[in-house]
Amino acid sequence: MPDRDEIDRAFMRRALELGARGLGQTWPNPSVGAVVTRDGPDGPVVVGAGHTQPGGRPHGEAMAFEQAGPAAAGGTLYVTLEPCSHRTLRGGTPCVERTLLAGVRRVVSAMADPNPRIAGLGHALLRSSGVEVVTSVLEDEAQRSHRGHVLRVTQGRPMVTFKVARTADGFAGGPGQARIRISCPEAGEWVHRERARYDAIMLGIGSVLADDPLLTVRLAGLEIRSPVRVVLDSNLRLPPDSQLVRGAGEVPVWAIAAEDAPVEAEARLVAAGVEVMRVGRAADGHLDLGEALRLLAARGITRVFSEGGPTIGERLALGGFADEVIVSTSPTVLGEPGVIAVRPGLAALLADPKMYAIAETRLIGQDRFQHFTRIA
Ligand code: AOF
Ligand code: ZN
Repeated sequence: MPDRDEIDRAFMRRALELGARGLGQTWPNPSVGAVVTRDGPDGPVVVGAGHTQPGGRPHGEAMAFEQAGPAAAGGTLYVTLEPCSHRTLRGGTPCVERTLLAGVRRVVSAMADPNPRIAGLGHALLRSSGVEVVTSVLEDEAQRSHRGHVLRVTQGRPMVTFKVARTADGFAGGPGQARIRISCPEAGEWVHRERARYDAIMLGIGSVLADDPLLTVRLAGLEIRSPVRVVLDSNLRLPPDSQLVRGAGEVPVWAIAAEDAPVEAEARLVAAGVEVMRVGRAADGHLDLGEALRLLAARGITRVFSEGGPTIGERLALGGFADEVIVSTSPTVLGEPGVIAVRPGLAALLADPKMYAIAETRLIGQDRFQHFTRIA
C-alpha cells in the first residue's frame, strides 16, 4: 500500500502533466494543472481534472471542479500553483472560493504563487477556513514549469530559452552567413513542437534576412495559437515582403526597434500589419535587451523561445537573461570557418558549474541535444 506522500506525488505528477499541456497558450497567466480526487473503496480516484485554458481563463481549478461536480465534496484538490485568492475585473470567482464551495477537505499544492496579489494568501485563506493544506509537493518541477510566470511577476521579464543548432565542428552558418543544412528532420520536428510551448519566438533581424523563416507552428493539432513572432530589428530592416510579415495577419509580428530607427520604415511595416515597438540602445549600440524583455512582459509574454542567432544568444547570456539554453550538435561537418554557434561569452558561462547545470542530454534523430538551465 503506497503511503500518503507517494499518493500525493503521483497525483501531483498528473497535475503537472496537465499543466504542461497549456504552456504557450495561457499567457499572460501561468498554465496550472489541477486534479480532484475522492476516496473510493480501493483508494483515491480522480473525479475531475483540467488545466488553465487558452488566454488564461478559466483557471485550472475551475476546469477540474466543473468536471467533478458534486463528487468533489470531501475530496482532495491537487494543484500545481497556489489557488488564487483575488478578484479582478476579468476575474469571476477566485479559486479559493471555488475550492470552499466545492467542499474540498484537503488541498495539495506544489508552490506558492509569487504574484504579490496572492503570495501566500490563497493557502492562508484555505487553512483559516478549515481546509488541510499541504504545500511544496514536487515544487522543483512546478517552479520549472512556472518559471515564465515567476520571472514575469518577480522581475518584470519573461523567461527566455535560447536554442542554437551547430555542426560537429561548431558552426551555425557557412562563411559570410551562408545558410547551411544542420539539423536532421527529427530535430526539426522537435523544434516545431517546442515552439508551441512558448508565448513568443524571438530572433534577430540577421536571421530573418539570412533565412526568411516563417516560424509558425506547423504540426497537426498544434496550430491553434502560434507564438507571437518577435524580431529584434534596431534599424527596422525587416522586409515587408518577408514570409514573416506576409503572415502577420494570422500570427502577430512584433518588431522591436531602436528609438532612432527610420519612421518611414515603421510606417511601411505598420501598413503591412506589423506592430513596431521602440527601446533604447545599450552601451554597445545594440538594442537594450533588458528593456525589450520588460516590454514583452508588460504585454503579457511569460515565455520566450529565442532561435537566434549566435550574437543574440551571447548577449542574452551575458545580460543574465538566458534561463535555459539548448544546443543541438549534428554529425555534419562544415569543414571551413563559418559563423560560430556558441560564442565565447556564452560558452564560458555554460561551462561554469556555478552558472548553468545540464538538465538533460539526449539524442533526437542524429543530433545530440544538450539542455542547460541557469542556476545563478
Ligand atoms: C490559479 N489558477 O489556473 C491560474 C492562476 O487575471 P486573472 O484574474 O486570471 O488572474 C491571473 C493570476 O492568477 C495570475 O497572474 C497568476 O498569479 C494566477 N494564475 N491561478 O488559481 C490558474 N492561471
Ligand atoms: Zn484561480
